[in-house]
Amino acid sequence: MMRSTRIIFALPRAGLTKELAPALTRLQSTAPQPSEKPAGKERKMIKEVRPSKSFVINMFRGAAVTEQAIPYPYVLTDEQKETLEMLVDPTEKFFQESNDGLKNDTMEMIDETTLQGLRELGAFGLQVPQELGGVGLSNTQYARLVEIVGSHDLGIGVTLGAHQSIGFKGILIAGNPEQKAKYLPKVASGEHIAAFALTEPSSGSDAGSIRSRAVPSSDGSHYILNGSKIWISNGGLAEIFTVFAQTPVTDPKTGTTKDKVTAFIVERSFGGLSNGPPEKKMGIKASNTTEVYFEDVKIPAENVLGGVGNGFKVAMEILNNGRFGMAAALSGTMRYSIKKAVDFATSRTQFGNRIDSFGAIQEKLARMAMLHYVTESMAYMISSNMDAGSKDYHLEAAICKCFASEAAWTVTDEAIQVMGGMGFMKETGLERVLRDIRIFRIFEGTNDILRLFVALTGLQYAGGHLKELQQALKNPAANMGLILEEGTKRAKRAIGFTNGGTIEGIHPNLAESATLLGRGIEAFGYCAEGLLMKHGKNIVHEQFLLNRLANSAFDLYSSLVVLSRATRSLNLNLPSCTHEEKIAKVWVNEASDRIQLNLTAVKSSVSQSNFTSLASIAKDLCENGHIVAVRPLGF
Ligand code: MYA
Repeated sequence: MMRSTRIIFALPRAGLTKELAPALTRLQSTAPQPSEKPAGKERKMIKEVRPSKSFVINMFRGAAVTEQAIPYPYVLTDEQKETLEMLVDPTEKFFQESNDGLKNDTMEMIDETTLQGLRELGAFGLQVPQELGGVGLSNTQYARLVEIVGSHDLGIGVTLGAHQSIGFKGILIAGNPEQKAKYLPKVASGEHIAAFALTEPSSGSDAGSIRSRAVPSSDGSHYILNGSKIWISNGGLAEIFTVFAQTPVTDPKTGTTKDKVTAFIVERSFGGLSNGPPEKKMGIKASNTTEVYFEDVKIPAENVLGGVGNGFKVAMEILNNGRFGMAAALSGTMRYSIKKAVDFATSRTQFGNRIDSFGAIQEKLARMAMLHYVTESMAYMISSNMDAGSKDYHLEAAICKCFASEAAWTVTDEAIQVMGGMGFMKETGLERVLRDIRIFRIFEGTNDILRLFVALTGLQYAGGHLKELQQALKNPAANMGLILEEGTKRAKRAIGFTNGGTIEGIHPNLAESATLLGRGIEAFGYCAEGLLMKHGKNIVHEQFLLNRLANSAFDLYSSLVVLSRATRSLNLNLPSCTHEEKIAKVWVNEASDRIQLNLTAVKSSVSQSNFTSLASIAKDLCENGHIVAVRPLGF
């Protein structure tokens, strides 16, 4: 479990507006229970608030910062577009003609011919610079190719993703020039396969609690690594591993030594590294997943990646950096599932009519199209933001990973439902996809953990702004702008008047939706502030509330993304613009209803009482070890 007490909201006391003062006192006075003291490092509370361009993080203080989202970003140069167009056809052709996803799934492996075909396509080094032997693609170009992989074979997708999206991504983003020159050419060509080794038997979501340990030699020339990892994708195939281990780190100021996570580049050839047999899994069977063991592995000191003690951050950055790829792959998967459902619905006749004429089927197809549209729009918005050099995309990337994995599940499940008995048959090709997709809600950060990550990071930012306001009030003359802005906001709220906060830059056809979104952001900001005031730092324990806050954040971000994309299509008069306009309107209307429900639940005493009961029902089960209710028959 996440050691949530690391995130503490400790704001200093001081007089503020009438509204804020009691809240700040509460924030200050709510001391953590002794038993809740974190075992390890404590996340520093309110950091100086670095201005962020992230739409999502700013929403938590009720602000609509749309710079990264409107206009919908398009970052490909003509040359990049041309290169991409040249790559799309052969990739599609390879998957249609040379790869057999069903065979890979049945064999539970990818055969050497297929691997060689992928090497020849350049598929192992899509984002490695050309001078180091890769294809040198941008994130956006990568996303488009990964879509193709996702629409054909997620087993291969995970093999390629574990290799380049996380396996050697650390070398790409945190490696020094020597490490890049040494390792990237061979991983880019696919001669060496890479893997990312973080998870351990006792450390899943709580990534900071890993126990593998690397101890430096007395002369500092190398480290000796011992420990083990589980569920490592490519664990049995890889030659190069990015491994995370505890290392002793001495604080130069205090002289005390503490264990901190460090990332290492580990070669199988160092010796002492071995792996278990391939795991038997529910899906993505073609990908290789094993345990990996380290027994006195001697790692040269120059193979520390990103600096001693910085491994946790390196791991998070790698994961943040790769998450859009999952959304891109899964939008490809959704395209595949939707095509199957549409083909069936338009050719199947029942009760004398084609089944696509029935409302029940129409609603399913329309909802599938909407989920796909949102996912695809998010994936390309984030890849474009990253390509434009953004550093503020982490929450957006977490949302898109969760959204995509849940959307792909619903879409494929509904495609099977549209097809009825035919959808259930293996030969139709959806049962493998459903099995393959299930893991996407679990790996690369479970959706549950990522929801908490989004909510808590956003609240921490909002808390930081409250503190800034408090500081500003100590010297009002020098901070008049900030004080007036906040004062006006609060005064309007006090008399129940808001400006409706519409979002600028949205096409006039979507003006009502933009207003709904603006109001939603405002309500969300108030709700976040209310939670901080009510719960202070103890908000970290309120997961029922945090989940609802995160779900509202998902709805707000998805609304922004579709409004922006549909606006672009309308402005360019693209052939699909009217279709997209319909999707955007329905999406925002329904998202707005869900936001209201979720934000109301956060504040309502009835919901609070339900949450208490739900927690108690779960406790009953766990104490009883099973179902508690006596069977209707009594035995
Ligand atoms: S690999 C295994 C994946 N495992 C995980 O994702 C682990 C999930 N856990 C976590 O992410 C963290 O432990 C959490 C933090 C979030 C729970 N970005 O005290 P803290 C900073 C930047 O809150 P914790 C797999 O599945 C934070 O601000 N920074 O930490 C492969 C703080 O900084 P400071 C972050 O309570 C599957 C510090 O860290 C982030 O321990 C194969 C400590 O924070 C962040 N995200 O919990 C996939 N989080 O100290 C194949 C925290 O400065 C790919 N921080 O305040 C398939 C792809 C398919 C497509 C490709 C086809 C080609």
